Amino acid sequence: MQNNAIKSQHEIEIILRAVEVVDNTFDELLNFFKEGVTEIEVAEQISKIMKSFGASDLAFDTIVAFGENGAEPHHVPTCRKLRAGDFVTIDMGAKVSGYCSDFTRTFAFRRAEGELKRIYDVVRYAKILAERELKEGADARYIDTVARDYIIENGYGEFYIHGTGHGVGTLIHEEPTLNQKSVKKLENNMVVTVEPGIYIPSLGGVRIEDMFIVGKSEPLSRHKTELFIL
Ligand SMILES: [Mn+2]
Repeated sequence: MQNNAIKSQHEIEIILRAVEVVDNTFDELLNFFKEGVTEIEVAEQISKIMKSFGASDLAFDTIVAFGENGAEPHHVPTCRKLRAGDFVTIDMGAKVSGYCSDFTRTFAFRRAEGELKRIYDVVRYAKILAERELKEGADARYIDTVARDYIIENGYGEFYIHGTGHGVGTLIHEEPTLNQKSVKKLENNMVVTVEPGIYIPSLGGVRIEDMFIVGKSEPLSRHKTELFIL
């Protein structure tokens, strides 16, 4: 049976718990980063922390990407060791009482320099522009257009290689899909992600993702999106 895109108050409360698990996990995870730690070790640590905060499972396989590996949006963690100057992308989700959360942050380890710093600002602002349009009656496709046009204007259009967001519920990817193929309109109490990204082969990438309830302006996560250096 197709899941309902519009969530009940009860469903929203559970989803908020799944978001809180990931928020708490991210806080604790930041203590784990040190030079030489591998992507696989970080991913394993995420699983442990998430479960300690009450997740029954991961919502999907965690993505941990260091440096050049950030150029793959769906990177599978490897033995790549963390080095100073790497940008780090973490994309993770918790499952709580059958509902999912989905959260991505990119940050810099020890120092932030070069083109990825500029790319970060482009992605962050594309996300802000898109999330402002999450209103009842908006075309789901338009949310993608807003983010995509801004990234194109800044010269990175060919490096934005996925849609801007998707619904989240008992499945990690549900309706409505926020991409150029979508024909849905947004309605209040749909729960969606906004997650633009830019991916430059052999350099790396930036993705920033938050979940939103259509009709509410604040993201569900309490973590800010300004670039930080760990
Ligand atoms: Mn997502």
